This record gives sequence, structure tokens and C-alpha cells, in this order.
Amino acid sequence: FMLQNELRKAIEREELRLVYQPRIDVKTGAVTSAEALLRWKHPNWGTVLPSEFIPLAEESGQMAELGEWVLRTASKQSVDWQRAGIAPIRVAVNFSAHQFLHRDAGERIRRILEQNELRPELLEIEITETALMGNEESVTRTLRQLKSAGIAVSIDDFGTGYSSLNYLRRFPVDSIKIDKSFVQDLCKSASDSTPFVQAIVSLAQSLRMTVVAEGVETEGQLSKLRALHCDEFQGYLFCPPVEAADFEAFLVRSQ
Ligand code: G
Ligand code: G
Ligand code: MN
Ligand code: NA
Repeated sequence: FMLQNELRKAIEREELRLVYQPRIDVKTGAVTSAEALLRWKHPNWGTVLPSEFIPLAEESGQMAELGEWVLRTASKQSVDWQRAGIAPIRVAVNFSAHQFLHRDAGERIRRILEQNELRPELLEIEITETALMGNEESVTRTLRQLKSAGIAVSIDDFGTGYSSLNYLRRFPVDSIKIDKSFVQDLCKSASDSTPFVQAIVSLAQSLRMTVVAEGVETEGQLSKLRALHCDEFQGYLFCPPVEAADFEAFLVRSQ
């Protein structure tokens, strides 16, 4: 309860912020987009992790407000970067199951984009496979709303859910993000994940989806991903999630 009360005040007190991690084109090394990740710095408790407070926000009905704040902040940020003379890059925002399955999800997102003057093709919504499970009707409705609005959707943590293949067949998305556990086992002799990554890449590409590898930490992993024709990657090797100002400096340097 205490955490929920504090969370309620967090937005007003400006304790929340977004950090951004670049997504990189494997072939060219260009930055293709920025994933926005939520951070909460409480005055007494210090940093509270999203894995701790997001489930609580969902339970207490605060997720809608929190989600709107995230979307608004990320949209404004993207527009600010453009106004600073940086070539437009897409921002990817994580959505929880509740947010994605809401009846008016698409309309709400569209409205926030409009209010903040962000073009819809500059937004991507990330959703995990688990969130899609067992909610076929609502998932289809939101996907249709987003598609007709021109907003991209990606499946996050791909490969860790139960029926990845089935979901890809039913729900056409723009990209899939291979979970970092597969990336981390790419160069391991004991539990080599190469055949799985290879299969995911080939499946995604035959469905004309972009494949993104998450959690790339070593040159070895990157060269393996390059050999497997993975499209994009994200990870500490290139850049961890950073403050907006640092991300901007980084974009300026790389353009
Ligand atoms: O860097 P990191 O520890 O932030 O991310 C932990 C988890 O929290 C990830 O699974 C990520 O998807 C989730 N997360 C981060 N920011 C948000 C957000 O704004 N909304 C939702 N729903 N999840 C988020
Ligand atoms: O939304 P998602 O579950 O994909 O959240 C991405 C998470 O992965 C965030 O917590 C982010 O901080 C983390 N992350 C980003 N790059 C790396 C990396 O190279 N290695 C590891 N272990 N984690 C990473
Ligand atoms: Mn994500
Ligand atoms: Na992930």
C-alpha cells in the first residue's frame, strides 16, 4: 500500500523519468530507433525497478495514468530531438498487457500522438508474447487499430513465451525482438542457441518482419548475429539505456 501511495505522488513530484537505449542496424551501424525505459527515483528509497512497481501499478489501477505519462514523455522527446535538428528516429514504448488489451488502446495512443504532434510512423509499441496469450479478440482489435493508424508493433522477449509460432501466424507484427537469453547463449558450447536464433531469423524474414537481437554484450555475439543475418541489435556492447541528454549527444555524434 505504501508503495502504491508513493507511486501516486511520483508523477506530480517528478520522480519518474525515461531513459533511452539505441537500436542499431547490424549492417550499417546506424541508429534506427530508441527504446524508452521507465525509471523511478524515490527520495528515500532510491531507485525502484520497473519490475517491482509496474505490477503494483497494474493491480491498483494506476497503470493507465502511468502508461499515458510514458507515452506522452517519449513522444515529446522524439519531437524535441527533431526540433534540435536531429533526423527523426522512431521511439519504442513498452506496453503492459492491461494497456494493450484495453478496448480503446489504439484510440488513446492516437490521441496522445496527435496532442504531441508526433507522426504515427515514429512510434513503436512493444508487447510481450505472454501479454498476447489467451486474449485473441482484444489483441486482434488493438492490432487492427494500431495498424490502421500507422503505428508499428513488436513482440518483446520473443522465444520465452509458450506459443511463439502460433502468435506469429495469427497476429501480424512489424518486428520481433529475440530475448537476451538466446543472445547470451550464442557462443556457448554447452547450450548453444545458434539453431534457434537461425530459425527465428529465417521465420521472421519470410514473414517480412524485422528481427532485433536484445542484450548484445560482446563482439563475438554481434559477429554471430551478423552471420545469421539478424537485422538490428540492442545491448550494452553498443550503449546501455541512457538519459535523454546523453542519447541526444550520442545521436549528434553518430549523424
Ligand atoms: O531496464 P529495465 O530494467 O528497465 O526493464 C525492465 C522491464 O521493465 C522490461 O521488461 C521492460 O519491458 C519493463 N518496462 C520498462 N519501462 C516500461 C514502461 O514504460 N512500461 C511498461 N509496461 N514496462 C516497462
Ligand atoms: O523491455 P525489455 O524486457 O526488453 O527490457 C530490456 C531490458 O534489458 C532492460 O532492463 C534493459 O536495461 C536491459 N538491457 C539492455 N541491454 C542489455 C544488455 O546488453 N545486457 C543485459 N543483461 N540487459 C540489457
Ligand atoms: Mn522492451
Ligand atoms: Na526483452
